[in-house]
Amino acid sequence: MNDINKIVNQFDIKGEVLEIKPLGNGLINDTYLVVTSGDAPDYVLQRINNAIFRDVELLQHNIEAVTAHIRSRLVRDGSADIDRKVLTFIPVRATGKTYLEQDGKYWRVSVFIRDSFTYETVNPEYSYYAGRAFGNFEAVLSDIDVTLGETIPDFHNMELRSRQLREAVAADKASRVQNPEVQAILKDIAAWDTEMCKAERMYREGILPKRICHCDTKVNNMLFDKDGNILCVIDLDTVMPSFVFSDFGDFLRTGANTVAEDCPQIDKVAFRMDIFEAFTKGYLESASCFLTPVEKENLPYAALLFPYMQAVRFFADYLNGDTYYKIKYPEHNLVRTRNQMALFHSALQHLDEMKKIIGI
Ligand code: GN1
Ligand code: MG
Repeated sequence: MNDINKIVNQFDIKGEVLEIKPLGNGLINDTYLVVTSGDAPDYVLQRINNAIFRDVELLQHNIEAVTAHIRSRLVRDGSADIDRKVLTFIPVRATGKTYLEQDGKYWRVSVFIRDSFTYETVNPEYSYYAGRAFGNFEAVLSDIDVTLGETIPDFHNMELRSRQLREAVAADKASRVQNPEVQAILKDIAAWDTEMCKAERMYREGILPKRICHCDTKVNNMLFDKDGNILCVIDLDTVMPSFVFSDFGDFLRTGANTVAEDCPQIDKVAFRMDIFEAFTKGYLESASCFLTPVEKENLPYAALLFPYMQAVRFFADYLNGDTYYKIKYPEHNLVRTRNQMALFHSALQHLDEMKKIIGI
């Protein structure tokens, strides 16, 4: 038995492991599909990146609380096929915990939801369902009675992300700051800094709440069935208190971009208003019951904030010498930065249309 098999077999799984192969394209954790024999379910094995998620105990505590709460709601509402609508984590036989620590590495296993699909791009119809699903995710978690910790402290705090970029510039660890293109991007980012940091100011003024949000609502973090219905929201590592802007903005950052976040052809990047319109319609249907007027008025700001914040994060990583996001080539984070700034500028062109669609 090889090492990875030995890891999986310490979890209380059913069936015999036939094959373990890479799954998905997350930038942080390593993910595998575990194929089993007979009627047993297949499983998802993940190595949790504990350089980024430093408190794995807290992380799994959050995830267990969130999945238990969602499950109890599905049961209460008499929903069918519950095991395909919420993730199930498998305990380790020896400890009963939902994660395993071995040689300084952390692992967890969940049931692979059968007949489910992920997509890297979505059409307006799927975006509408996604909007409803993420609004519903927030609505369901609005009355969870467990306190969730911040698995990455200040994860979507724009003031912090700006500061981290300034620190990366000052340290210039990879000697990349003098490049004229880098200077031009820094100037563009700086021009929007005050405006983009306004959520934190509104929070300090007491006019903007934090709620339990998903905080990584990329298109590929949703499972669809074969008919395009949303089954389940996945990738729960970053579920924590945040502004609703996180979920609204991050979906559009990936869903409304005409190309992938790392497409090097910048002239192809554009913010799709058909996706915005469909997603917003779905989101408002399920989130209107709890959104305050300040939250609703600032949804167009959220659509700008997320490409901008992601550009700042990719850029800081580029200047730090690529220590956070997985890269496939040396300029990968620079390409991602250019792409996200182009998306930001494209979204900016549509601000008035966005306001009209939301009715503000
Ligand atoms: C990371 O893990 P993954 O690839 O779904 C990142 C997100 C970024 C995203 C950019 C914990 O998500 O915040 O938006 O990459 N997750 C973390 O693609 O930093
Ligand atoms: Mg993911």
